[in-house]
Formats: sequence, C-alpha cells, structure tokens
Amino acid sequence: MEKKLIILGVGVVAVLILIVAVPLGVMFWPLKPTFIDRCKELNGYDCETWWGAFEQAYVGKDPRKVHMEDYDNFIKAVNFSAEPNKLMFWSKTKDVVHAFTKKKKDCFLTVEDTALGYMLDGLMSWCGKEGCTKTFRKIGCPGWKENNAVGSFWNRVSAAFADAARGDVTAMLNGDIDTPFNPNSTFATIEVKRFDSPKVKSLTVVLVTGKSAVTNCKNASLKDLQRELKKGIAYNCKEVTEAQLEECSSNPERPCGACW
Ligand code: N1C
Repeated sequence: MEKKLIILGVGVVAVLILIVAVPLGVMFWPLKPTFIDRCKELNGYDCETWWGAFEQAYVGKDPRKVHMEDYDNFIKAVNFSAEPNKLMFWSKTKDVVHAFTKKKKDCFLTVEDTALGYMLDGLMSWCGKEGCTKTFRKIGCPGWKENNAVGSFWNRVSAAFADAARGDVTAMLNGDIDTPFNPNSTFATIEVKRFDSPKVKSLTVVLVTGKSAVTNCKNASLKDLQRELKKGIAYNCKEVTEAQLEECSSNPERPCGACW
C-alpha cells in the first residue's frame, strides 16, 4: 500500500514538473540557438546572416509595431524558390498536413518544410523591446493581435511562399469545421490573393475529414474561395478522410497526387 502511494506521489510530481517546465521552456529558452541549429540542418546556408536579417525585424522595437514588411530582409536573405506543382498550403489542418508531407516530401512542401518556415516552426512567441538589443520569449511579449512579431512573421513568409507558387498548387482544408475557407485565415487574407495567373494554373482543395465530417466540397465558403481565384486558375476539390491520407502516405509506391 505504502509503495503504491509513493509511486503515485512520484507520478503526480513528475506530471506537475512537466506542466510547469514546458511553458517555462517556451518562455525562457533563447531563440537564437534553435534558429541556428535548425538552419544548419538545412546545410549550406549562411545561418548567422539569416539570423541577423530575421532579428532586425523586431529587435529594439515596440512589440506592438512590427509589420510584415519588417521581415523583407529575411525574405531577401533566404531567397526562396520552389519547383512547380509542389507547394502545399493549409488552414486549420496543421498536424494532418505535416504528418502527410513528412512522408511525401518528394511530392509536396508546406512552408514549414522549407527554409522560410523551418527555423521558427512551433516556437510560438518572440519579440523585442524599445531601447534593448535582446530577443524576449513569452514573458515580456504583450498579447497583441495585430502587428506583433510572430503574426507579422507568418504573414510575411506566407506571402513569400504564395509568391513562389507555380503550376498546380494544393491546399489542405478542414472538413470537420463549418467554414473550411475562413475569410480571416492567413490562407484567405494573404495566400489566395497572391496566386497569380498564368503562373499558377490550378488550385486543388483537399478537404480532409476525421471522425466528424460536417461538410463537403459543396460548402458555401468554398464557393467564396472559387470566386477569389484570379481568372484562368482552375479549381478542383477532393474529399478525403484522414485514414485514407495516412494509408496512402505510408505507401511509397503511390505517385504524387494519387492520394486524392
Ligand atoms: O491562418 P491559416 O491557418 O489559414 O494559415 C495557414 C497558411 C498556410 O498555408 C501556411 O503557408 O498560412 C501559412 N502559415 C503558416 O505556415 C504557419 N505556421 C504557423 C500561417 N500561419 C502559421 N502558423 C501559426 O498558425 C500562426 O501563428 C497563425 O496564427 C496560425 C495559423 O493557423 P491556421 O488558422 O490553422
């Protein structure tokens, strides 16, 4: 009995440590080492120059006044380009899409699979402060919706990613929610608007459903998406279950695009 209580006690303490340590890690873990390590994994880039171009967007500034243009130097330094037909956009499907592209990386790339997004993926919070040369993490970064360092970063890299789109592009949207094409999403406000015809020939929406499919390709928001596309860009929509995606991506024999 006593032994059981001790084991239970140790378990509870371990869980408590995890609950406290993970957010603290996000708050205090310095950003630069992670950025540089991830950059080095990509091989052959000048990671210090990339870091310098990245941090000058927000360091020493009011954290509520960082605009997407402030990351222009970072975008220039990365100088991203991609093969046609490979770019994969997403909205409200982050985990599913990344599980898929991880297995099908010769076929599709999300922005987090490229140098534009890889270094900052999942790092959640960073900002600067006026009169200071440091990068802060969660503590000291005000919760501010517009023009914050993180949101402006994703807006800017999303714009660069959409500008690089050529040929057939794909977007994984969520069929378990009422509005798969949310007009307030980055996909709607930035990316779709930048798909240029005739550079981009077609957009295929892959509407992914899990356990609770609430909609299909006839969804009204997807009609809005079609209307948003520039003349000359063809539109397709395919309904696919998560299970189908998983099965297909685990099969290396399947050619690109054969999962829907
Ligand atoms: O607003 P969303 O989705 O439509 O943005 C997704 C869309 C993708 O196609 C990406 O190219 O925009 C790009 N993008 C990211 O890659 C990204 N990584 C992390 C946009 N936002 C990204 N984040 C964070 O998730 C960011 O802080 C933003 O607020 C959310 C957007 O997720 P969403 O609403 O599911």
